[in-house]
Parts: sequence; structure tokens; C-alpha cells
Amino acid sequence: MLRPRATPTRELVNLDGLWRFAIDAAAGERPWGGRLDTPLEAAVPASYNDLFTDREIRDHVGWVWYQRSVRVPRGWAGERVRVRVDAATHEGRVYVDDVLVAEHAGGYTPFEADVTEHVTAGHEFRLTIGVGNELTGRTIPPGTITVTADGRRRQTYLHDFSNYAGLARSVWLYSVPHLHVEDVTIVPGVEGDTGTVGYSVRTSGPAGVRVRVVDADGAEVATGEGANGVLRIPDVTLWRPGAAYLYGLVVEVLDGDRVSDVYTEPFGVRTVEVRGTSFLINGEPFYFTGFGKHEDTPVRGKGHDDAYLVHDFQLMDWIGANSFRTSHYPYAEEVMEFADRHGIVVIDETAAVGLNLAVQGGLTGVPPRPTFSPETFGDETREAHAQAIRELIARDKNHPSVVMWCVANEPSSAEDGAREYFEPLVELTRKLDPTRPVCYAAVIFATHDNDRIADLFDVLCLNRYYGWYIATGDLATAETYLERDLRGWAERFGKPIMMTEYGADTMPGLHSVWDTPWTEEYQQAYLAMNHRVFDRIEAFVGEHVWNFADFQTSDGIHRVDGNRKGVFTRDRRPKAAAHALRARWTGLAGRRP
Ligand code: GCB
Repeated sequence: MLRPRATPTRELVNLDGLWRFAIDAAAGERPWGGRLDTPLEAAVPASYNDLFTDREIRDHVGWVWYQRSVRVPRGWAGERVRVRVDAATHEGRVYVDDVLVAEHAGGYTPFEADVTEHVTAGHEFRLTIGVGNELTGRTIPPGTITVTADGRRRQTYLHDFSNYAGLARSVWLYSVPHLHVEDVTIVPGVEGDTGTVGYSVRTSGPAGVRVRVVDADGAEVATGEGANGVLRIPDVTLWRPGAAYLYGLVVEVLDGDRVSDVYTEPFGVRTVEVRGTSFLINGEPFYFTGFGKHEDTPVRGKGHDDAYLVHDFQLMDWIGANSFRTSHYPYAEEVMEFADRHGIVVIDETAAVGLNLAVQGGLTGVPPRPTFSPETFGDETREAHAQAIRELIARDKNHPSVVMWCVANEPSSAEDGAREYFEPLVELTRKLDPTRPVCYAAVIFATHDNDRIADLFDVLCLNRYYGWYIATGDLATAETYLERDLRGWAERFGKPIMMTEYGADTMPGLHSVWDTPWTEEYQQAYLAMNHRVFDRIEAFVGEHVWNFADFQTSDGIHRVDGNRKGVFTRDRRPKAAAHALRARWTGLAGRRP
């Protein structure tokens, strides 16, 4: 799905700001049917949960309503008009005045509605967006709703980060000409010094198509005609990790001789390949340094914020991180574009986190139910998961920063049914994008000899917490366990291995001369132990510490004011481990330490 942009033929109005807001109990039967009667206003983009002091809003399970009035620019007569919602977590319904114009499930990918028939240029309309936050056995991510003894509905889920909800990304009103570009797919390649640009353009109706490639200075470097083809860029400048270079594919849709629509899609020329136990970018071995992150800041929750975006990337640069994983859901498109422009490498993950009933059983002692079954996660869950994969690839396929798709985090991959569940999803991913490697992040209970799906994937991505959840405080034992575990995977599969999570909760300011969990020294010693082992495993291609920063979790006895495995605090101050990581990572430039 194309990102809305202002072009010579398209105009764009950003609808961020303060919207009238109410949870369903306060919103009346048809919240879209008139002016929302509420004293509350909510900021967009932001999760609504932490904006208000009312606990009922913070813990609300169900629908909330956002409303504002919107004036259609008077120059838009004769154009098509669309409303685009960058994300409604986890379900969205859009009403223009009294009319439902769009419905969407999946909290981290965009959707839009053509509202041309319902609005008039120069006039105002009432825009109401309902957002539902319920997670069930049929949603991605999954969850369960229970009812308390006093009749309140409670949402539980199988991941630790807080179930922030609302309009956490921008909302747009934009115009497109009647005959327009619907979609553009770009597949770059390299032949010697020449960049190849396979492209395919979908238009809203039969039309001529003209394309040209412009370089970063806007100079034309290749031209072509037709909706599909391959363009060649002589003397190409590659997109490289740490040295981004972006071209633009300018697409013109022709109505006879007249240019009806113009749309420019940025892209980079680079290749990605897994060969033997190496991960190659532009034919050169690449070693990932960086983090699993979260979109998480105080007050805003998962609300996108450009200031944090800039600051987080500054901190990643400072520490020598060349990459991150969008754990555990697709991030805002602003983040992806920033990574493209700044040469940061991304492992792009769906929101399929928590497809694992065995972990819960293991932690609570309750005998686990099977994860993959018609009563738990069956065909309907898999269809929601397939849709999440389709929407992720549709949105992010042209980003040069994205080098791998991660289809799930910590599914129960050692259980009956895991292979049947995942095989079609991996096939789907490869069909939608044959150019990028595919992975999943494997939970610690999945070992080289019981995991049933690892051979379907290209890179073995492991989440391991030896020295934290296992062998807590005993780094010598942890080191032995970790090395045995990694060697097992290396020998059985002969594929590249990377650590997608390793980390230790750390209270800034807590110190000890011993190996005492929660201290700043322990986090450093824990990471150093991991690094010693990684450096002994030849097939190792990268390390992503869990987590970049402390983040909010659901309330409970396992966390003190959130997950504290951040190398930075939630307000982005470095813990001691940040300096140690910086010493290891800076200067590596994607090479193995
Ligand atoms: C994991 C999960 C991650 C958690 C982390 C932890 O394995 O993938 O979402 O936050 O462990 O800190 O427990």
C-alpha cells in the first residue's frame, strides 16, 4: 500500500491533533451519529491509555471513539478523496458523518477508505473513528478476555509489553486523480557497476505508464515505458548499511497524452542473500549489532513521535548499532523511512507474538493446553496471521532497510501442529517476496533437537536468557549452557545464527561487586559472557540485545514499573552496559568482532 504523499497531482492534509474522545460506555449507542458528547480530548497520534488519570480508560476493554470535523480543501472538486489511518490498534471503523466507510483488523498496518461520494470540496464533514482493543484467539497478537468476580472485563495476553491502544499513528485526508497509481513494487538488483530496477505499477484503470529514475540530486538516470519492466542505472551508487543512498522511481500515469497522476517512490539499490552460514548485503558478509526495540515512551505509549525517532537513532549511532528488529509488530512508516535514509538495517516483524501456550504453562505451573488446535490457535488464527504478513509486505516491500521478514516471535515451535501451522505461512511470505530471507525468533524452550520448523527458514534467530531466567546469577553455568545450545543449532542446521534477544533486567543506580542480578555490573557481565560465546561460534551473524530501552508492561509481579532490560532507561539515559556495548560495537561497520 502506497504511503500518501503530496505530488504535483496529489494533495495531503494531516489530521493529527486533538480529537473528541470517549470510551464506548460513555459514547452512546451510535457515537458516529452526531457530535460526540464528551468532555475529553485525546491526542493523535498517541495511545489513549496513559493520557488520562481515569483507571477505567487505562484498563478499558472494548471500543473507544475519536471524532473531529474535517474540511475538504475547496480545490479538490473533481478529485478522489481518501481517508487513511496509519494504525488503529487493534481494530478500526471509520465513519464519514453517518456512513461506515472502512473497517480493518490488525493494529499496526494502515488502511484507507475512498470517501469521494460522501464529502464535498470546501465543506466540512464529521470524521469518527472507532478503535477496538480486544485480543482473542483469532487476533494477531492473540489474547483472552476474562470476566472478574465483580463483572468487569479484563484483557490478558501472552506477551509482556503493555496492550497500548488507540490511534498511535497519523490520520490523513488526501486527494488522488481518478486515474491514478494504485501500487508500485520495486525489486533492485546489481550487475557489476549497473543497478537493475525491476518495477511493476498497478493503476486504477487502463492507462499508459511512464517511469524514470532520479538520483539523490534529482537528476534523471534511467527511463522506461509500460507498467512493468527493468530499468538500468549505470555506475550505480549502492544503498549500504551505514551509507544510505536513495533513488526515486517517478511514475506517471497517462490518460492519452495527458499526465493524470505522478507518484515518486524512494528506493535503494542493494542485494540481500543468505549463502552457507553468511548473511550477505551487496555480496559482503554483514554482522548485525543492535537491538530488539519497542515503540514505547511515557504518556504517549505507542504513539509515534518524531523527536524520539531522531533521538533513538542518534543513540543507536552513538552505541554502534547498525540494525534493529521491529519487535513485536510493524513500526510506524516514519521509522522505516528514517532507517532507509540513514542506512540502518531492519528485521521487519509481524505482530504474531505469543502463539505459545507452553510458555504460560511453564511459568504458572498450569498444565498447558495445546497451542495449535481448533480450540486454541487454529485456521482462523492462521488466516489472521496470513493477513498480517500480506499487509506487512504490501506496506514495507520497497524499503531498502528491510533485509529480512520475521513472521513470528517465540511461537511454540517444538509442539505438535507447529509445522502444519507455519509451513503455509512461510510459503506465502516467499511467494509475496522471493527476494528477502525469512526468519522467526525462537523461544528458549525450542532446542536444536525438538524444534519442528527451523529448517523452513533462512536464518536461525534465537532468543536466549541464560544467566537471567535460567542459571540466574550464575554466569559460569550460563556460559556452558549457552555454548552447548548454540553449537547444537550450528551443527544440525548449517545456517547463519543470530541472537535476536539476550538481556537482563537492570535497575539504574543499583551496584554490586558480586554477580548480583538487577545491578548495572550484572547487566554488563551478562552481556560480556554472551559475547564471549558468540565470538566462538563461526556461524554467528549478529547480536540484538533485548532491549534498546526500558518499556511499559502490563501490571504484575514479574515486572517493576515495566521491563527493565533496556540498555537505556525509558527516558533514554544510558545504563553502564551502554558504554560497554559502545566499546564493542563502534568501529565494527558490520564486520564480525
Ligand atoms: C522474551 C520476549 C520479549 C520479552 C522478553 C523478556 O522472550 O520475546 O517480548 O520482553 O522475553 O524480557 O522477558
